[in-house]
Amino acid sequence: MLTKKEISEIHEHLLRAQSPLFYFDNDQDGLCSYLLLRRFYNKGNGVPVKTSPLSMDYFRRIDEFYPDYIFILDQPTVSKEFFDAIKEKNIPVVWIDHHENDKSLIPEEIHYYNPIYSSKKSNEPVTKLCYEVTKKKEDLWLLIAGCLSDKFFPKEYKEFSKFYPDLVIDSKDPFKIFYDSEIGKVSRIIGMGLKDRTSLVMKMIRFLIQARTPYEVLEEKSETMSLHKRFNEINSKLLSLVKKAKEMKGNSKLLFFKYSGEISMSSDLSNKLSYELPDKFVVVAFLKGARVNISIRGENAKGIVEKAIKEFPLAKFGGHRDAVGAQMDEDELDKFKENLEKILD
Ligand SMILES: [Mn+2]
Repeated sequence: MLTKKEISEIHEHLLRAQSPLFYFDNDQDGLCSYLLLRRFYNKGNGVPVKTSPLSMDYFRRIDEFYPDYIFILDQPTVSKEFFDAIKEKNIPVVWIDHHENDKSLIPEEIHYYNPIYSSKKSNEPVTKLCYEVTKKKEDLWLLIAGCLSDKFFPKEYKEFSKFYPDLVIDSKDPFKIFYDSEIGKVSRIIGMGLKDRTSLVMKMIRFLIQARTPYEVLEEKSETMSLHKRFNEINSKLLSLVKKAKEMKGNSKLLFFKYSGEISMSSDLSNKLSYELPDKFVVVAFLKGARVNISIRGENAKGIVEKAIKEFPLAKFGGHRDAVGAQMDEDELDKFKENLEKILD
């Protein structure tokens, strides 16, 4: 958890900002973090960031919005060029994250908040950290939705259950709630919504900024029609890929599954597979072009991937202890699999 002092510093930054620009990670945790802050302080614009590091590709949004403050939410890495360019414009930056980072690379002028480095060392999703700042009861549903997909059970679930008994199940397992309850469905819907065309993503975000209850997301009406259509489409693709992956699961500890198609859904796929097959070490690779996006789930995934990936100098990886994302060249994939098998044996 962040300390009281850290929480109140973030609050002060948000009060001082007149027109903040929020760069948030393109998933539920990033989006719900933004929504909590945007709905509480009633100001600013949000930009979902689809690539890591957050780089100069996103710098033009600053000339578009003229922010007086920049907030970076749930984004694990930011390029040096990006920070240098902001420094030149003299805009203060507040970065709230929960990934392990090389702190020596963060410029000293950045206001950096991360529970991993806080005196109360922990690893809550950024949504939870933002909720500590706003503590707005009407937004409990966004807190829950943002935490579940990061496999985190927030203690506020109990309180939320009192308000919305029909949207919850009796469980403390975040993934069980994510897959089997209606509030979990809210989280899954907005996660899939982020994978849509930019104009529809923006439409969804505008809708979520003003939505009063989670029912508005679950109801099919004119504002949510495109969102539901997208969800049904991607969700059925996801389910058929899960089925396919489970058919080839075999006896080894490693479940190594490759797929291709229009949309990358590696993290959704690896999450669901690791939930349904908890004894497996799950690796999902999305084949598109020469570079492959890989999602890995399993006990100590980070340490294991670090070993298995060492020999590929251009390969990258990052994430959390049991959930890792990686990129490498397609022709390295077979060797990577072999390395993993050896380590897991
Ligand atoms: Mn994230």
